[in-house]
Amino acid sequence: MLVVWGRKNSINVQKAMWTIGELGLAHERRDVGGPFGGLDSAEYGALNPNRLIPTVVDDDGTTVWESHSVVRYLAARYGAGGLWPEEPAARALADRWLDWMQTTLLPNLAPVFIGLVRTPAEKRDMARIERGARAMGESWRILDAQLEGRAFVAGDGLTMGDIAVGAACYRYHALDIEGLGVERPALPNIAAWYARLQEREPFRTHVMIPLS
Ligand SMILES: N[C@@H](CCC(=O)N[C@@H](CS)C(=O)NCC(=O)O)C(=O)O
Repeated sequence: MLVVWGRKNSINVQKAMWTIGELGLAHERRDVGGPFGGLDSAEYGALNPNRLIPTVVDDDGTTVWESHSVVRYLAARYGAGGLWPEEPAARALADRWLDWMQTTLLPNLAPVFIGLVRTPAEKRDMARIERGARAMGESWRILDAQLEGRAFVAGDGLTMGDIAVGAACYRYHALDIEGLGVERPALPNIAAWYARLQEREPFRTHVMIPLS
């Protein structure tokens, strides 16, 4: 059976789990990382020398780490024509949003999330958190424009391109941006898309859990 290593409150694990849920794959998730520890073990190091989560080990022993590589692998192997668009140009339209999340959105989402959720109030770098919240709002405008006239980021159906930005979108909504005195930009297309994601059981189950 496919095994996912990683605690369920990690956004990177959530991307893998949401993908697995969409594909309906039998799996087992093993709690490691954060308070569970286990990343320093020789067994885990042999699976993932980065000692980070997630790591996915498929039925045949194929071992994949880096959350977006995991999403791509699962989509390609089990979701061809669906999560994994087969035509190269169509696939590129989905694929780019995985990279965009990592390179454009995450550098601003991470300090806001870590700052507000995982850092005690007295130790927070509020200037950095506020800067991240403002910059993240501007980034969301780019995705909002992409979603004009589209149900999902690459067209009419959910693809791998929705997974990373969708998981980030939940966090953006769950974080207290207003409490920072930062205004959220109007994002009508993202609002409609986010409502569509919330209709999906795997998104609700694996992504929409309390931030911790
Ligand atoms: N670029 C990697 C980053 C992996 C990463 O930083 N994972 C975090 C959790 S989100 C981690 O392993 N933290 C250590 C821990 O949980 O103990 C990916 O996308 O998979």
